[in-house]
Amino acid sequence: MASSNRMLLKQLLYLALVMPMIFSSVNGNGLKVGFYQKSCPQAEAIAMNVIKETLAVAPSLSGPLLRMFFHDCFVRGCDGSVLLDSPTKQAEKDAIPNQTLRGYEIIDRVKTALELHCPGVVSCADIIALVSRDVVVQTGGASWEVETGRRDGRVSLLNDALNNLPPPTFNINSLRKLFQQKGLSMKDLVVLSGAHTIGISECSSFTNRLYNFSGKGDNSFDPTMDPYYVAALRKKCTKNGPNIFVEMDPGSSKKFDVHYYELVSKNRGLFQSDAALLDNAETKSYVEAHKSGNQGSFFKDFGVSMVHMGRIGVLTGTSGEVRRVCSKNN
Ligand code: HEM
Ligand SMILES: *[C@@H]1O[C@H](CO)[C@@H](O)[C@H](O)[C@H]1NC(C)=O
Ligand SMILES: CC(=O)N[C@H]1CO[C@H](CO)[C@@H](O)[C@@H]1O
Repeated sequence: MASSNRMLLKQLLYLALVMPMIFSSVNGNGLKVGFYQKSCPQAEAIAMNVIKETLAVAPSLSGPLLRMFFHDCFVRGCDGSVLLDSPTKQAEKDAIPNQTLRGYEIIDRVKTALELHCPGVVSCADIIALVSRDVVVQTGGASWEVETGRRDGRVSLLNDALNNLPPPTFNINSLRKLFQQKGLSMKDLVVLSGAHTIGISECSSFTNRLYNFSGKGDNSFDPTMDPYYVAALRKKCTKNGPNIFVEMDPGSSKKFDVHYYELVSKNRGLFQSDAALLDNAETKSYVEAHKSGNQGSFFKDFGVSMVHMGRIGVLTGTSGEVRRVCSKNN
């Protein structure tokens, strides 16, 4: 009798320990899909709605709003630190790579809507993550399940942004090292670079490839770039002309599609970091496999890699806080 009781106890213990692991999708970082299901069931729908309305009138905000998640996650982890204001202009958003980041007011708009509905519940870090998915969906990409449960950090430093965001001149080894430091693979690198299918870039991010490349005079250009593309870009981005913006995926820069890989395969990637994807066997073979389509495979991979990126250095549980205003600590 005693032994069968012990057996029952053992079984109950086993169930108590193992069942929660099976039934909740909490990953090792403490994030899970549907974190707000009970505390703010409308959260994801509210965010999606704001983004839908915003992009209908301001479609050019899709680029910076997607890029914001990258800039948040690579600097101190996905903790919303990219949103913090500094009175002395020493925060991440004051660093040069952030100069063209825009759309902070859209994040604020989502936050305001969420605070009305469920005050103090949804973190700014999670808002950035949800918005990045919503942007992709609203621009023609496929959806994915966003893990949530991030908390907001209290620190944002200009130098952290300078030290953790890759410049457009990075080669494949520097990119590999940086992504590896963040726990991301070469596959994540080539897949996430596909975000450059939407958005614009200022000339100054790539004019070094068009003129006086490696100090050989103004006629010299980056030999890894299609010379016809160089000529076309030189017309827009003159040597001493205005720092205007060009589409990164000309003609479809507002549409999230697989076209980026065709550009890269034709030596028409805009940055050296895009061209660099041809300098590694694994990333090159991904480019080749997607240069004439295969959009469904890219869309699926993109969601997976965005989830990976969204796990970098997250604060969960009781760490950090849930900011009431995204630009300010509580
Ligand atoms: C692999 C390393 C990467 C480098 C070196 C890089 C660099 C850049 C640069 C220099 C710009 C243009 C900024 C400007 O001049 O205005 C840009 C734009 C952009 N990047 Fe990246 N990026 C990288 C990865 C990513 C990732 C992982 C994402 C998101 C998943 C992303 C999303 C974007 C988007 C959407 C834009 C367009 C922004 C706009 O329309 O204003 N990038 N990137
Ligand atoms: C080209 O670059 C070299 C070295 O980087 C520099 O010394 C030279 O002045 C530049 N020439 C022009 C025309 O900008
Ligand atoms: C949007 C934003 O805050 N941009 C800032 C980026 O960084 C420069 C300085 O490097 C600031 O002047 C901008 O205001």
